[in-house]
Amino acid sequence: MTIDLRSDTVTQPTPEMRRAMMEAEVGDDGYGEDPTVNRLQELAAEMTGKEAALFVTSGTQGNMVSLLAHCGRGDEVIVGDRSHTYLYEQGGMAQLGGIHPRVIPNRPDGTLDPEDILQAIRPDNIHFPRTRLVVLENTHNFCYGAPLTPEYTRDIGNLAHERGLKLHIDGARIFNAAVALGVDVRELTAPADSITFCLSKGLSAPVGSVVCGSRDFIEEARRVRKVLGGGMRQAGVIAAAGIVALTQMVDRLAEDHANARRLAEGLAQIPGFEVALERVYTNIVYVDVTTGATAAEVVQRAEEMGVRVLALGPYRIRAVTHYGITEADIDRALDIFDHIARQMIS
Ligand code: TLP
Repeated sequence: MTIDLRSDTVTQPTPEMRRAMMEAEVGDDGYGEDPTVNRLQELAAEMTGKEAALFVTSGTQGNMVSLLAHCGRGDEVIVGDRSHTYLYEQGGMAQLGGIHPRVIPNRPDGTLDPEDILQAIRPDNIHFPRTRLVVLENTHNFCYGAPLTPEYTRDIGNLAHERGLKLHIDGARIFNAAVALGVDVRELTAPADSITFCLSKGLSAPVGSVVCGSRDFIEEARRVRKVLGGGMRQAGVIAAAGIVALTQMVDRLAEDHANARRLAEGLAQIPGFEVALERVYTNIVYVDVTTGATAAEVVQRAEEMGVRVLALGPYRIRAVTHYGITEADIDRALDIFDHIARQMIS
């Protein structure tokens, strides 16, 4: 069996999810009448400490809905240069919303320097777009899966709110952050006006993300979701898996983090691979290839031998642990990488 470490998006639904999906009570969510969708949304709102929540098709749609609900054409969003929203969502904010991204550097731990945020806020001037929103990402995918702390998030929330800005968190993996930091996820979401989290990554549901925020914000988000084609009907069939994800799959993320550390520590001992062990925080491991081969070559060789990983740079590989990946799989993957490195060096 192939060990697929390309992403935590590749997870299979659990047997409980399949059962819940089969038995889900459903209705037309266009009328707000799907009891299972409503239950998922209430649960998500409660868990994140927000008034309301909205089930959306994907993390990308959740971020898009949130940005479009917060901003109008000609508004500006302060966003990190390594953020998924800026790098990996087709520039949707500009493409669909006429929203201008103001890009500032992410630090290696995924944070934005508060001073950079302050400098980026536009004064009221006819020449400038209007700054409306700050976007944070937790955990930060392209910054080593780093979790942002409650203290940092609170500081940025205060900074934004004192200046009349809103704060959105792309919390695709925010439950990984909560588990890694040992905090209630509400501590990470409280400072935000809106937050998107994904059911279909580490939490292993087959489809879906949830946007959480105030009742008014979610009403607006529901309108935006509709124009984006995200108005679903008997969506309880998939929301049912999301309920299982939230009730049964959060605590086990610690296993994924332990497996990621095991993988990182093993790889760090293989000549030809380099891993910054102090930058292994959650379920994401970045590995630099120093054998002289490219990441693409290693990825191909690994795939032939039964391990799938992603090349995310000319010499950089990403491996992500998730439900379905066991400690034994990690050890087998390490054997395969060891074999590849020996071949490539000799
Ligand atoms: N991330 C995917 C790929 O797009 C890279 C992955 O394999 O990691 N925010 C963050 C932080 C994400 O990592 C992702 C997906 C999204 C948003 C988008 O979620 P989806 O794929 O559900 O649209």
